[in-house]
Amino acid sequence: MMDDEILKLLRESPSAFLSGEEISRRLKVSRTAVWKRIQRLKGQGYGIKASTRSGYRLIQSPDLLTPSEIKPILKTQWIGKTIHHFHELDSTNSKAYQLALNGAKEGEVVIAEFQEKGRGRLGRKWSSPPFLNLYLSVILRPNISPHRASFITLMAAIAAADAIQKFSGLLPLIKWPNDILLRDRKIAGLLNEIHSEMDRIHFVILGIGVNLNMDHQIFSKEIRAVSTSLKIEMGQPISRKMFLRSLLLELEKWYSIFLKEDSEVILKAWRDRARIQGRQVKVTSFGKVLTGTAVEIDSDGALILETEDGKRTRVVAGDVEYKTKTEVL
Ligand code: BTX
Repeated sequence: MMDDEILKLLRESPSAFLSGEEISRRLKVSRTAVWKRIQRLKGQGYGIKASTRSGYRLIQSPDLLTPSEIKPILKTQWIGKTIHHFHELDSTNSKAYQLALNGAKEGEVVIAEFQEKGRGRLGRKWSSPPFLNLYLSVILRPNISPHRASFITLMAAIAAADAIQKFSGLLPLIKWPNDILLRDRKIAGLLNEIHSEMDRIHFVILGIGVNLNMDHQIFSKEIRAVSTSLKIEMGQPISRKMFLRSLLLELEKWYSIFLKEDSEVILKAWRDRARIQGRQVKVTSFGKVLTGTAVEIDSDGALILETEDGKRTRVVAGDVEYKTKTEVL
């Protein structure tokens, strides 16, 4: 990618101009080609100062999630070493799934600036307007038996909650099974998809959407009162790439804990961040509505609910509504 190569050269000499001739010599392309690429980069929001005598100097980078913006700041060992970046996709999960079927490696990441058909769970939609938020999917290839796969969802929710907490200083809550809330409003959602056989996982696609720079009025009316973004909560614009850096670091950390440690470690971390035990909830699962008290999350990640008649029910999939608001701790 010539754009990336030009940016790399300009970044190597942040305080000096680099002549068009020097760039064309080092990249083995004509000066006209360099000029055209510089115009394109300016069109993408890069601030490039041009001087007829001295050449070009990079003075400002946009908050894009391209590999050339992300790679220099990434702190991970292996997640995100390959980033597939798109201005527009149907869904990063669908793209990552295709790439994984074609042999993409563990840790490869798909990012889109805009999703036309961002997907939620159970066929729902995830609102994904351009350039405001984070829409990403990570390809994982854990060597575990499929029955442990539900823990990957728990692990990813812990990582997303910790990234939000460390980045903002605010205290998120995980809502079963895998929403992240701030002040009882949804700030992030996870959609994990597995390709497996009876006894072997081929790959897992970890899909994460985090609302970063959404303003109230951009949320549709239906979800405005129950959604939020980091910008709304922090009262300032959010650098998407700096947040992405935190998120990938937390994911790498928690995935390695998940692979090395006993499941109890993940369960405990999840319970600490969900604080669902004892809460009055209404659960919708496969068209049935149950109300009662949340007792526990069991070792498969299922919710144990005590209904009003005192019976305990295991809920493996569905949605939870809290009947009382969370007290701010
Ligand atoms: P979910 O089914 O729990 O949540 C979807 C529901 O949340 C919607 O029906 C709507 O009520 C509400 N909602 C939709 N968009 C938003 C939003 N931006 N913020 C807050 N609430 C919203 C959650 O599913 C899983 C979402 C995963 C999204 C990621 S983005 C990257 C990856 N690619 C992809 O297509 N999906 C995942």
